[in-house]
Amino acid sequence: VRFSIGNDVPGLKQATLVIERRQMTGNQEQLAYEPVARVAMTPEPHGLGTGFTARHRFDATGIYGYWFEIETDQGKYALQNNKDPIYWTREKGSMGPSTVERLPSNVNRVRRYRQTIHAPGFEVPTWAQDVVYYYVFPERFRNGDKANDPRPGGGRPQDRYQDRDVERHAQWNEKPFKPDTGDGSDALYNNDFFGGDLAGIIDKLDYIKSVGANALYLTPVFRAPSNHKYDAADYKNIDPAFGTNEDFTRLCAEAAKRGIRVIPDTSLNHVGADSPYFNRYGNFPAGGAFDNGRPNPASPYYGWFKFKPGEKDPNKQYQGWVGVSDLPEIDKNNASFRAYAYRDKDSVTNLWLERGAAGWRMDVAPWVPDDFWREWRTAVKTKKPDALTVAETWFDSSKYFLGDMFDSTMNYIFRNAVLDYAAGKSGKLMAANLELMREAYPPQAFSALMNLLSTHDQPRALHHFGEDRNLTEAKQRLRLATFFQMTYPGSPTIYYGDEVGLGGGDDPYNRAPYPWADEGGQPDEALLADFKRLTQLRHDLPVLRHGRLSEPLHVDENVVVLARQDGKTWALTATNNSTSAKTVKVPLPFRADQLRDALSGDAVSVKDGWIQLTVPPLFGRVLITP
Ligand code: ARE
Ligand code: CA
Repeated sequence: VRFSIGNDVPGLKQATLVIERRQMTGNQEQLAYEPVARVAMTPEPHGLGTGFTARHRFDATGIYGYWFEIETDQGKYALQNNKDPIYWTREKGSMGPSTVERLPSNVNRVRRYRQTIHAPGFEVPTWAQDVVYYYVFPERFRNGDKANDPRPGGGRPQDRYQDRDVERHAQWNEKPFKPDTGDGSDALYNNDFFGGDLAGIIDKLDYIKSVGANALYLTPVFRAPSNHKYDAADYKNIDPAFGTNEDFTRLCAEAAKRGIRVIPDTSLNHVGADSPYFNRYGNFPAGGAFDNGRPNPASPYYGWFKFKPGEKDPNKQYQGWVGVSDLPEIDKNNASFRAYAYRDKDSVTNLWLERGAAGWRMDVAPWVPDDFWREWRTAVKTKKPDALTVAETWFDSSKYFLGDMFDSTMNYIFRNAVLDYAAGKSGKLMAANLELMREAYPPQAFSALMNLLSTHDQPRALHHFGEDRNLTEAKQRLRLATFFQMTYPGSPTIYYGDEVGLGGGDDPYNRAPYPWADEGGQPDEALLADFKRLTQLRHDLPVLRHGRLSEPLHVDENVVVLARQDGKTWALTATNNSTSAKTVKVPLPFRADQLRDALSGDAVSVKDGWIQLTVPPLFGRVLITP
């Protein structure tokens, strides 16, 4: 590394490069730094001021932070990053030059530059760069087969939980899906069932393709009592209310015909309490680890869990994920579980890849030990070398991208930054957070991130934008966020229904049924047409998918202009989160006499290497080299 500081630093004595290795501990990924090296820097005077250089060879993969300690006769200073660390991504981050500040007494407050040293052979399937995901919560997408709907007394022991709800929603969309009125009449509960299934998804593959998606991410589809199915009762079979294993194979095959890959989801961290593995309620034949609320050492699954003998309350005899007793947590070090999960030939991991999955999304990644994921990745890549591995994380995921765990993650850092910006917060804040991410992640992972706006765990984007206050404006903000998503590196991800104006706050409202017109719903066709235009734009311009992103060309409160380069082609992408048009002047990082607006086709003139650019309110522009 090399840096220089102005000649005006009084009494400059010595500069030291301080390198630390970052430790990540705990589910919420608290950060701590461990000293690695202090390298005295060599002064190297030049015209601009005093320069220093130093060399350090990293000999182990890991996440490193570095900064410069500057000693003067006035005391010690830190030359540090211009952005805050991202582990709480929401509020932090500023853009500006690196700063020299007095060394804080608590050295943890220094803002480190980041260096991720990944394994030399870290490869991420390149197809991920070309992906636009359609993200489906299957119980709520489309009821393609009324015969498999969950029914009162419908044969499955777990249906006893569903009776009340199934009666209320005996027919798909029988009642409009409305926010809770407070009097109970229209309330929606998070254990409601609507009958969505794999047949419905297959029926709508042409639709999914028409939206511009070429990958389909499905939240869990394996047998489980709940509607979300993270409480697995049988990892190796499709839930009967969703269809059959053949339906899954057919879904993958039909999807493949349309150039769509299917990515399933499961939790290898916990199972359902009401499952043959655990059998807390005795709904399955004896043989579970906790038959009828009593630990059963004779069970083949006994070793999968840790029981606390002596506790009277069944809820306290085992550990539920974050205390949720419906989700008994697995001991991930148990060899029998690891065999079942990924070591056996017909392991859960292998089985679904064999049945047609193109990869996996893995639930609650931070709750599972790293060495589990390392072995798991090897199993996945052995079975299917171009399979994609996606972690579910909410914070900085650098440690998963060292080459031995995951290729990608659900990108909540992107979501938080872009939603806040599109809702009106500073463009500088968004740019700082995204730049930190770009700096931290290896490029191959950075361009394969699952860049989402809405998810089944958070209020929908439209809700975030104030659907209750001003629906028209909220939809325009959604167009802006989608524009940003479609022009940024990574895999844009559309949560089913966002494209037709589906709103909704926290669970269960963010999981409302898709409003199909033939079922009395009212999809917003104009919004849908704009989504299609934006996905098309991405597919039409390789530079938006493969182009390298450099530092932002222009960032202010409202306007962010980014540059992408793919060989000789450049694209400038500009967005404006203000309700009025904004004009900015931007220097071009390349030579061109003229640029073309990719949406309108209009020519934009270049003057002395600068362009003057007017960005429409709550939207954006893409300018490309001819
Ligand atoms: C349901 C209700 C909750 C209720 C809970 C307990 O929705 O409101 O508190 O029951 O009774 C699945 C279902 C959920 C269900 C949950 C438990 O989909 O509906 O909750 O099971 O029964 C954290 C984790 C993240 C996790 C979310 C839910 O970090 O990994 O919490 N997401 C995955 C899946 C979920 C799934 C599970 C895990 C469990 O995507 O769908 O839940 O398998 C902050 C924190 C995040 C936190 C996030 C959301 O921003 O920083 O760490 O995510 O809020 O709470
Ligand atoms: Ca059905």
